[in-house]
Amino acid sequence: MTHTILTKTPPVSVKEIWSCFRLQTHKGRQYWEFQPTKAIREEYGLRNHINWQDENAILLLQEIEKVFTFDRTTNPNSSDRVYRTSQQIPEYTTEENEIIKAFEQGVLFYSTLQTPDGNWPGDYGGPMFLLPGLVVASHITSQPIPEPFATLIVRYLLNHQLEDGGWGLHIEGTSTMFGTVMQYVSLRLLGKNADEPYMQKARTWIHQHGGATYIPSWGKFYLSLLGAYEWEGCHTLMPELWLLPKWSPIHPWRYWCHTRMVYLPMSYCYGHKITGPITTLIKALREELYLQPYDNIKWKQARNRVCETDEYTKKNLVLRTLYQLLNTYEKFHLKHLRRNALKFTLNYIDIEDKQTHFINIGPVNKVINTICIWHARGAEHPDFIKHVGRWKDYLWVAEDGAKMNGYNGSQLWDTAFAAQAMLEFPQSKIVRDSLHSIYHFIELSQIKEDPVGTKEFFRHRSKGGWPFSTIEHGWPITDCTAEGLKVSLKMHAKGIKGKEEISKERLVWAAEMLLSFQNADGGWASYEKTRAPKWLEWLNPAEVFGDIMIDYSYVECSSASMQALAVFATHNPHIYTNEIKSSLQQGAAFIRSIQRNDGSWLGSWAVCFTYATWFGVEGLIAAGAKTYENGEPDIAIKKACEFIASKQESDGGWGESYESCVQKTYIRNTESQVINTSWALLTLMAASYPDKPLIRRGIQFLMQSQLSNGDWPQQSISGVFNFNCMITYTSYRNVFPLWAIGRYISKYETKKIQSNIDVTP
Ligand code: LAN
Repeated sequence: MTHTILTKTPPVSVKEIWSCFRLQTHKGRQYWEFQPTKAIREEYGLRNHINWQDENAILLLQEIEKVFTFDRTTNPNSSDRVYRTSQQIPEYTTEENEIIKAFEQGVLFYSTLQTPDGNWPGDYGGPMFLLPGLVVASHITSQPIPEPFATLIVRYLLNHQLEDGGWGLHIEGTSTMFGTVMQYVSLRLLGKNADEPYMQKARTWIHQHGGATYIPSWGKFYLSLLGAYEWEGCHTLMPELWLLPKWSPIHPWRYWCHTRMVYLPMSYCYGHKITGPITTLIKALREELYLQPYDNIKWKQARNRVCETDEYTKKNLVLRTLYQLLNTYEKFHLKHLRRNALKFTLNYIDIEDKQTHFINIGPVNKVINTICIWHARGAEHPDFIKHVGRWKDYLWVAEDGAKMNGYNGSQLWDTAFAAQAMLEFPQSKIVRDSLHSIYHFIELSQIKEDPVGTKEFFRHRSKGGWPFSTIEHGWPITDCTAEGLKVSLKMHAKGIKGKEEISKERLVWAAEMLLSFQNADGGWASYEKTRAPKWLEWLNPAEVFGDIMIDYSYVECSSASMQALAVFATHNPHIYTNEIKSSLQQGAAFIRSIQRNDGSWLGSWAVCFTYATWFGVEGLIAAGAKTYENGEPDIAIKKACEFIASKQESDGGWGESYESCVQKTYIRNTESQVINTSWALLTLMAASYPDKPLIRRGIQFLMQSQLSNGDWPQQSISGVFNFNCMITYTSYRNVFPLWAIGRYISKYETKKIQSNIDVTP
């Protein structure tokens, strides 16, 4: 290939640039690589090994920047087009009626996105505080993010800057200090000049809101690591808490595992006061971020400061008093206690790294653990290298640039839902191959043994469970286990199996696992049983999130677990019969106890009442509650259906805003959403709600919204955590409409179709 220097950017199509980004997948692992197409190589005269300092490569980076410019004004949610346009969708014609056509075309489109090992990769972005953690880690450990991903990250951050110059906590949110300072700092660390107009605008926002001493505690932590804030301005993160006796009501083993696993490396960093090199850039940041000269800042006074825009959970008197005590201890802390505590935290970090194959439980501890291991062992150490090697597992490329996913993907979760959507109408020939491939993925993803250190490091059992993402990640979750078990049982019932079979013994493990997860209140939490009373929430130090201290019983997790146990009991009437019976009764009592007066349930993991009400109703039905099928329904089911029916919009759809989660009261979206509509319809159909025309109008809305290629449009953000941060579930726009339409077909249209087509191979 000749290497001529170009004088101007060659005209290439958007698609051509997109197709240089290739998704690699293996057993659910997913990461993006840059592999320029032949056309791009030739156009730009690129060598095999690209030197990104070369003039031509720089031109290509500029072109990439242009292509990944995204207009967020009409909808800040990207549609995952880079991945979704990478596959060829086969032609589809049919003689069937319009509903079957909608279903089959939808399945056909969606199954082209399935990977060879049977799962669905997809955009799992949304939160705006994740990438900055990665950028900070990359800066402190001097591991630059490789091009062209660094360029794509800059694009992403700029694409999501708001009109007023700031950034929110998540892509749909309004400006916050946390969001704005962290993106500002990230852009600076990635090489952007402070004089750029967009940087000036961001700085103005920061200054108008009091400067960066008003950043919430997690921001204070990141800035301290960088040396752009002083550790003295942080409340202590007291590593010694880990040395408390286990019975102590505030020992961190009792925290929700995400909080525990984030505060673990945070306390290591705090104990060592890890601070990156004070470079010219960091010195510049010290000037740019504050209203007063850095050296004059009264750091102690800044500890409690938090900008109004960010404060979701207010620091209460209990926490303030505790902080006073702990901060006083910090001044005089005992050296050997600190040493022991830090030794313990490092051991625990090592165990978490080993148990998760360096993926770690989530995107936050992922990057902080990397910093800890770099600090403890240095940049040459294999553990550090393995850590950096997993950064890419969290990066996702979409048309709005490269973002950090909220997990290493949502593979198992999406796959289990896709399976259940397809299983609503298994007679369709279109679903056959996809289902077999799904079985393979569900099989390989079940956790076959407890990881090392389960007992010593506070883990619930894992054997028999399913994770949210991949087997390598390996943290089992109640509802993921439930969905995995449900799908396995339903597939076996339809005669669908793979080369490797999920044995009966393994199904029993899963049922045992679910039984072992049930809380004393009758409900199920997310990853572990609830380990401390609710008052521990008074100690929540993270102002931007609600309810993060303990793992609560949730209607979603409870319902899923109950549904799975109920299906298990149907297929295995003699195993754990009494245990399951009483478990379902207690579960139902829990679900009833948290139903709101208006008949709804508040959602914790998606937006919001339509989601949770669907779970509430399915959970009660699993426990035997009467539907409208034979006369008068159970009162809870009736109230739930009436609630859902009352929220139908004039176009036949349903639409909730993410504000429903934040404010914990039903807030309508500006337009009907296919996802909310699907949940509402699934609820009504599960309960055999008698108003069929109402249901039909909902189905019609879904069909009208479907795109000509079988996809559905990406509308508002649909996932949430800790009530205040939203997260993208790209798969939901496909799986839930398909599920609702599938259920409609099997419930109301079955007579019109031949029913017993065999789906075995
Ligand atoms: C998730 C994603 C999956 C989700 C469901 C399985 C859907 C839910 O039913 C149970 C809770 C769970 C497992 C969940 C919990 C919170 C997570 C892990 C996330 C929303 C993905 C990202 C989020 C994590 C906490 C983000 C990092 C932020 C912190 C506050 C640590």
